Amino acid sequence: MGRLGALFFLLGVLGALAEHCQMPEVDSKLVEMLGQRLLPWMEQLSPEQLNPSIYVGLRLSSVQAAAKESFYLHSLKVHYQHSLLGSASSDSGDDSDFPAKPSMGQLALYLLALRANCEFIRGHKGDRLVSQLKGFLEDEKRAIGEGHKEHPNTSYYQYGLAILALCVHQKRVHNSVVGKLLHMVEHDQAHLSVDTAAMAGLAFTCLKRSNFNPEKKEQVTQAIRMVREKVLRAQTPEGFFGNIYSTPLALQWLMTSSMHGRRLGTACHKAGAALLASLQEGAFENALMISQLLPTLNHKSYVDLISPDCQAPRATLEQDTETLPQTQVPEVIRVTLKVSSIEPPYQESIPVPAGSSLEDVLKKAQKLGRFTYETQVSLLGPYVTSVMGKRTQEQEFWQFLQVPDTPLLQGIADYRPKNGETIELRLVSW
Ligand code: B12
Repeated sequence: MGRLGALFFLLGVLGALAEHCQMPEVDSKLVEMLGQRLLPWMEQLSPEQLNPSIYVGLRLSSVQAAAKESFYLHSLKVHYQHSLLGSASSDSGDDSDFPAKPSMGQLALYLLALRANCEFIRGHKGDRLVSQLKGFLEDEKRAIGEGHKEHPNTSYYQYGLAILALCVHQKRVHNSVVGKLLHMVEHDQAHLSVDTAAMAGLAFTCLKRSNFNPEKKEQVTQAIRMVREKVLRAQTPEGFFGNIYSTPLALQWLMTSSMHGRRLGTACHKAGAALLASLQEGAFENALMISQLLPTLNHKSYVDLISPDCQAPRATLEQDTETLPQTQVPEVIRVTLKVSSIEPPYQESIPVPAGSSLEDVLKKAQKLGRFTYETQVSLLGPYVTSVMGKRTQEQEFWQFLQVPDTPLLQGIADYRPKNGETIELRLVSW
């Protein structure tokens, strides 16, 4: 065998040793059940309820909502074009009819939705959307600052998402924009949650596969390794990467990579098994969380939107017509609500029907007096912005904990406290 032959042989052996990240087999009934949970959300077409992530999740899944899906995309287009491009074309200067402008991350998700339908953003309107997203990134780059001392106004999660969305549309961003995300991965590991790491990893993988920013090629390759190490090290004894809700995105990203040895394959298998077990227990109720999970269960990731397969066969979802049996009057449980970040501190035991959400508890507490709170609509549901009149400042948030110190893994609309539980609302920096 000549030298070249030996080289090919060696590469072949190494290739055979490289392991990919694979999930255990998933029961199609389970996927259909998850898809069905999205159907009622696809009927909510008001601007605040529209969620491009739902569309992306379905298109990358093994199930489809037939006509509902195309109508949903149409509604997304009307809303996003109206709110992002509409005001500039109105001469009156009165924007009162226009819904709130989507954030950088929401615009990025909308671009992913277009790509999930195999559309490339183009034309005059398309160019303006791309310019807006690039403009958002430039603003964030400035907010982070020359010395990388500050932070983006939104988050590095949205920063990565925006680079990814532009990348799948074959739109390049400046090296200095990519540089900020690289710097964060290289130097700010403490602030790098698994969700943010996975999103950065997806963005870097897209840049690498598309051969964008060639001057940064080495750095991007190195950052991909660092992010992978970060995610693998964050695996919990049960198998989750970070926590149950960061695992779908982490798996999406790991599925795009390969590694020598068995570590990656074993870790993914364990994570997949943990995820499937939690699904059997009904852990995924939130539409956005389901939309991040569905591609993973179909062995797909957002990076596949570089060249999506729009002809792939998908099973049609049937509307679930099963009606829940009427239950008797539910028993009353008591949940203690505690707010110590204010003077005087608040602590009250609130009676609510069993099975109530934390949001029901907050509403009841507000009705009983002394307790007040405000929320803001988000793609995940109601996000608490103010408690007892105290609004969050920059880099602060109202954190929800199960006392003494366990942060909740769900928001107020999804979390259902048990009888006797104490929930603390704490103002913290992030
Ligand atoms: C960044 C982030 C935060 C930031 C948000 C502030 C900011 N300026 O960005 C901070 C650190 C403050 C935060 C807080 C919380 N978060 Co958070 N967050 C994220 C993250 C990484 C990205 C969200 C995002 O930008 N999405 C993209 C944009 C386009 O979507 P958007 O809807 O417009 O984004 C807004 C909302 O998502 C909102 N938000 C962020 N987190 C949460 C959580 C809930 C439940 C709600 C309703 C809204 C919300 O802030 C975003 C910016 O305005 C996601 C990860 C993920 N996989 O999605 C976790 C994630 C959504 N968060 C989560 C959780 C649990 C929380 C908390 C409830 C934690 C707690 N114990 O208190 C709190 C929210 C409490 C409250 N006040 O209502 C979970 C939700 C899981 C679930 N089943 O619902 C996730 C998936 C992380 C995880 N793996 O556990 N979060």
